[in-house]
Amino acid sequence: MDSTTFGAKKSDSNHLTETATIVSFPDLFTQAEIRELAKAAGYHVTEIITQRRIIKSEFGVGVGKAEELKNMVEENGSKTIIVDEKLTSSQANNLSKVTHAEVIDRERLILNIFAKRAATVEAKLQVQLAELKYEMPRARDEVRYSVKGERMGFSGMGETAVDVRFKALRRQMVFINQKLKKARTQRQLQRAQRQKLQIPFISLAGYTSSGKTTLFNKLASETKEESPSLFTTLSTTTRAVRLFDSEVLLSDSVGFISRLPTYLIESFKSTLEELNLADLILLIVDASESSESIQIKLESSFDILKQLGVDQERILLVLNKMDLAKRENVDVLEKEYAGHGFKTVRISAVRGDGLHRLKLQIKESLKTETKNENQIMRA
Ligand SMILES: Nc1nc2c(ncn2[C@@H]2O[C@H](COP(=O)(O)OP(=O)(O)OP(=O)(O)O)[C@@H](O)[C@H]2O)c(=O)[nH]1
Ligand SMILES: [Mg+2]
Repeated sequence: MDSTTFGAKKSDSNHLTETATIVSFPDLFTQAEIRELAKAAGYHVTEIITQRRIIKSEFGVGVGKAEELKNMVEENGSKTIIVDEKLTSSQANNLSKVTHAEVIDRERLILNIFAKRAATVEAKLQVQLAELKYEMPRARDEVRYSVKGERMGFSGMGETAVDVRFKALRRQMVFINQKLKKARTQRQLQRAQRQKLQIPFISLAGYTSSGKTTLFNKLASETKEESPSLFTTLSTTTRAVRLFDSEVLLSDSVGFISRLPTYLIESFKSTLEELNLADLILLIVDASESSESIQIKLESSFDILKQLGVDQERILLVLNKMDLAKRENVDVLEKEYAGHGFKTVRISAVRGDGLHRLKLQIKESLKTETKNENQIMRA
């Protein structure tokens, strides 16, 4: 694939020592999250400045802020400016020219992490597809910006430079989609086999870093990578797990984040689709965080699950990291969600606390799910 990106360069190993200045918003949750994202992409964050809104100006930020940023990066030596919003390619270019720093937006940053973390063939293709979807509108923007309606925008065949660029991007997209289709067919075959065996299928879901893989490893006696860094897991692993006298299939996959671009969800659709087919979804929550963070992360998770067509009845809320959590906070949270009809279980995946209770609840929820399904079939 073409390695050129518009208004920004891709992440590479040099970023491990690179410093970055961040432009974010006043609320502390958003600031903490963009810092973690920058860290996960390999940046050392020197400074963070905030704006109430990222203005749709020629720089993305206000003119005064652009000047402030220029002086700031000159002083703190940042090579990169990360803007915690979506920028057009001309905004990124303009800001880059004024500040003499590389400028990347939130989506580019998330894509860089995904590109860095993708380990399987399918995950790599999914990231490439997302890259192309990110580039499409920027390519249009970029070519217009450089051509500004002049004849030099036309190639020898009478096509505009936009057409040529677009066709190339589209061709790449078709090619990747074809390859992904193969992986998808393979997945569908596996699914069909699973369904034949009639083994209940359980998916772990939740915000990135909530502890999905830690729980998966405990329940499946596995050793998949767990880490405080965001987006540690990008591909799906499924294992058979003993649940008292029977067996279930348990699946761990990519985590969620707020303001996740739709095309990224679309690119990872075949991975995320598994959630829609699960008999039960364990929605993992990091209960050790502030009530505000928990709410924001839960709402984002519900939003994404809704986009994927998952209904609430199949969700079991698993309140994790109880070894660090404040009990009063969790009591309030549990009461609120019980009021909305959710079943909850408290655990510490790291310590292995509450796993017996979790298994009991899984068994119970699977029974209810089967009963509901039978009722639907009879109706
Ligand atoms: N204290 C404590 N830490 C935990 C617990 N469960 C997970 N962690 C830690 O939380 C961090 C994230 O855990 P992971 O299992 O990698 O989280 P994940 O949800 O799989 O994250 P992604 O793959 O990035 O989406 C790791 O540093 C874990 O050690 C817990 O019960 N208690
Ligand atoms: Mg994980």
